[in-house]
Amino acid sequence: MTIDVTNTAEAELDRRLLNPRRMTCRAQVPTLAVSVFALLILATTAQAAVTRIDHNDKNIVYSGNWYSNDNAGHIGGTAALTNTRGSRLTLEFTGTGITWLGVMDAWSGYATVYVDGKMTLLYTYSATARYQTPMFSASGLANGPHTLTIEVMHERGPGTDGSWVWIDAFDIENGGPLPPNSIPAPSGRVEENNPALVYYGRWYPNSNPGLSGAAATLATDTGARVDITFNGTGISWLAYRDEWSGVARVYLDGQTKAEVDNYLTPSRSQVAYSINGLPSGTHTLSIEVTGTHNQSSKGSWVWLDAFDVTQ
Ligand SMILES: [Ca+2]
Repeated sequence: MTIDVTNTAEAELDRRLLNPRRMTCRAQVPTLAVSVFALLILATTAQAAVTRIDHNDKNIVYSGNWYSNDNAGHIGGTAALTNTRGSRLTLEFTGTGITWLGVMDAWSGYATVYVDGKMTLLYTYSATARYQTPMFSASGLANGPHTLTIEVMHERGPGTDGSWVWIDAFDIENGGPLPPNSIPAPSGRVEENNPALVYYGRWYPNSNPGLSGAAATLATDTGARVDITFNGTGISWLAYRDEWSGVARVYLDGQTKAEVDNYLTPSRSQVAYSINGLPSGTHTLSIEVTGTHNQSSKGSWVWLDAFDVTQ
């Protein structure tokens, strides 16, 4: 497998986008022509009730840089696309299966798909353009809540002239979409790629043997945020902290709890924030990047390595 990570994003963008409208985060998605068309179709073969949601359904959380493309070939006439590494979407849903519909063409690249944390690496290239194509399907899931996450890698495979990934719509079997943060994390160690986490803004993946699970995410844009909904009485946030780290604001159930300065030298992974003694039940902890740092720091990066949830 040859992976070409040369960044020709701007040139590709000029060539590809008829109508570029930047969808940098979920907050901007609803300002697009949102048409939540949920079709209930009775599939004749599997007898599964299929609910179709468009790519701009309000329950889908996009993070990173996404663009909107208008084309009569798309379901509903529009689709979302990105080639930015670390861009992702999260869709929580209930049901027994899900199909991602998109475009496969000669400029398409790799995507990583997670269903309830189980990873599939997907190459979306096709020599000829195919619209409204089933890109990925999961079926036979236990009837109940699930999470689909798609992460874009900015990686090319054989034959392609780009690394784009397209989102047109989703078909959900025997269920429908859930609002974000509907599915709480269990107690114990929760890694940064756990399906219970919902990211907003641009977060970048990082791999290092010294990290919990050998991987983490990090962000520097003001307002970038990650939410974890959990079932328990306490939670700790593990962060990598170094000479380029900045200040994060921590919220619990929507209320500001702390501002955490992550600058540290020498660098290491450690608990950045911890809270205990909460009423048992479901809570949401949010970490927000402030874009600020102390005078010694050379950057404003905030890392998420993992969480520890206490029952
Ligand atoms: Ca980790």
